[in-house]
Amino acid sequence: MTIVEEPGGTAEPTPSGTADPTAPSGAYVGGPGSAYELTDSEKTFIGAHIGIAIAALIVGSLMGPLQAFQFSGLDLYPYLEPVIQSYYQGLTLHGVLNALVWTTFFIVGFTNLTTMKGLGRPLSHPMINKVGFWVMTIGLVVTAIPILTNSASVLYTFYPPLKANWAFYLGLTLVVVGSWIEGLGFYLTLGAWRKDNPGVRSPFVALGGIINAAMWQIATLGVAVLILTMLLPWSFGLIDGTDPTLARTYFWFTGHPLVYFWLLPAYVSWYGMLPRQAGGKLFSDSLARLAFWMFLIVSVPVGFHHQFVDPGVPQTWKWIHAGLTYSVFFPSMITAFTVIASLEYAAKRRGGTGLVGWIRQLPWLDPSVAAQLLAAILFVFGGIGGLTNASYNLNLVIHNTAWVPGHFHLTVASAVTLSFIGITYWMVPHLSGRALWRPGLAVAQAWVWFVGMIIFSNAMHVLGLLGAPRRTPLGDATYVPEEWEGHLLRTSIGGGILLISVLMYAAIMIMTVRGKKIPAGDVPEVPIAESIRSPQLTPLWLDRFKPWLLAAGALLVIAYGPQLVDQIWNMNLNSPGTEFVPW
Ligand code: HAS
Repeated sequence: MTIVEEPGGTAEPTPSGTADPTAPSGAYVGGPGSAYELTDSEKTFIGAHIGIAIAALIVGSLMGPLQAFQFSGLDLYPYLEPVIQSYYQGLTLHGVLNALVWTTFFIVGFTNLTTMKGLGRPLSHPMINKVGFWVMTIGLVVTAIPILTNSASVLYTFYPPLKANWAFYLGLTLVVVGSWIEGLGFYLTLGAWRKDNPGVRSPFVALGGIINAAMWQIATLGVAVLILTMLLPWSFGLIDGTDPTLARTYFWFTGHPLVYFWLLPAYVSWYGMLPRQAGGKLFSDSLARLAFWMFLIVSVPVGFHHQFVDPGVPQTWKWIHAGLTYSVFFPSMITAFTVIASLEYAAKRRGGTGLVGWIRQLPWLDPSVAAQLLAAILFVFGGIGGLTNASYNLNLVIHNTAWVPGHFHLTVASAVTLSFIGITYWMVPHLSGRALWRPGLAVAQAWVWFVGMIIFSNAMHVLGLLGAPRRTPLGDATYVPEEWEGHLLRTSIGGGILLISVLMYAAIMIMTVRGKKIPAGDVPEVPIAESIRSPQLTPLWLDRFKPWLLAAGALLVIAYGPQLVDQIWNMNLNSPGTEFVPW
């Protein structure tokens, strides 16, 4: 794509017909706020987050196919001893590295970038963010030791009665606390920007990431209380047991909003960057902000939808949370509408026509765009599955079956992970000053992921409907009926294709950072989309934290208060835990 500079300095994509659909993301010259150039040390700092994230993704993803292959009888675990001693150790590594480490480090690094580039200024207190990063990194090392020594094979949902070594809980606490500290750095930077720009609407790409940081701080209160009041004292031997019902309530207080903490940075890119990459503009700045504020309010008070079958939680509260879960569907529908409208606008500027014919005009040969489009398409199916899960009665059919990993591989492992991969296709070259290695291979990598995931997740959904349990080495099970067998094989085939995609991604990233430096003028810019309508016309209430934070707090008290009081009042720390060691 060719970009021409308009009088007044606004970089604009060329009108339809003249755009080069094969141009990589590097052709963009940036948008509002992008005039600020990151310094080398800022790039290194962000790059450190992204490097750890990518390493976690690659190592964690090598564990995934082990389970998929095991399903059809190809058991590779014996060959990996003594590094991986059991199916559950491998599954814990896979879940912790991919669902917790890859996501958290990527998100915090990306939010550093969107805050600085969006606001067009450095962090106001960079030392705070540095401290946060080191606390997260030390936490990661402390968590890794017990997992690697098979003394914390409690899976990524680490609630009791499964019991891990204390270092696992301590390490995770440090990762969360480190992310809070970095969050503080983002708020202070936004505050400083607002002081200098009274009356100006905060740039969306910065605001979106910071709303996500605020939501994360509210959400992680649950897991913080769980670890500090129950899991750490228990693992140190200070208390004899735990209350699994209360522990699960605390855990899912954090556990569901955790999925939106993963999703929202992808949405920042879909709303605030992808339209620019596609050659257009954001269709509605107001709708983008509204969706993010809605997530701040309704992400947290829905946790009982993970506890529909738990005894100890009254049915009324499960119904209330089921209803609230349907409300969290709306910001995603707003997103579908706004992002598709932005893409249509872009494609029509590039000469696209027709009701759906414009889709062909999107820059499918740009790896960053292709990965994010394919991620969003898979999310349509992940979202439909999510609504099925949320239905109180249908959930009884799919809960704890292979359907659930089928669902979350379309969401966190596709909508989120494939989008983040797409983002790295411009971000790693931007940070490293090196050209993306083999952009054509990167496009292929995204498609291989797409195909592998369709096969894998469809097979898992069907297996779930047929009653296959999740988190079970089905290759060793003695009760597998014949009707499962074809689907178990499809799971392995899908897992194998995904492994190929991960290896392609690893090769692209390694070769990119090993490549030669390119001239500064050729380094890809950060693609920040302008909005069709000036953000200054966005109502002020869509730019203010206070009303939304108050609403979030009030809804939390209503949706969780009575149950928390009741469960804490009747707490019974009688589950010993150590008797439940399945590995
Ligand atoms: Fe979920 C379980 C309900 C979304 C992740 N979920 C999980 C677990 C994970 C997870 C990890 O109600 C398992 C936890 C465990 O280990 O036990 N989920 C939902 C609902 C939604 C939802 C209602 N989940 C997510 C997202 C995740 C995620 C997002 C990760 C990022 N989920 C549940 C429930 C359970 C559950 C129950 C418990 C199940 C059980 O019993 O254990 C909704 O937020 C989904 C709304 C989304 C949509 C899709 C909108 C589509 C969009 C794309 C537009 C397309 C475009 C492309 C732009 C309605 C925005 C255009 C392309 C062109 C080419 C033009």
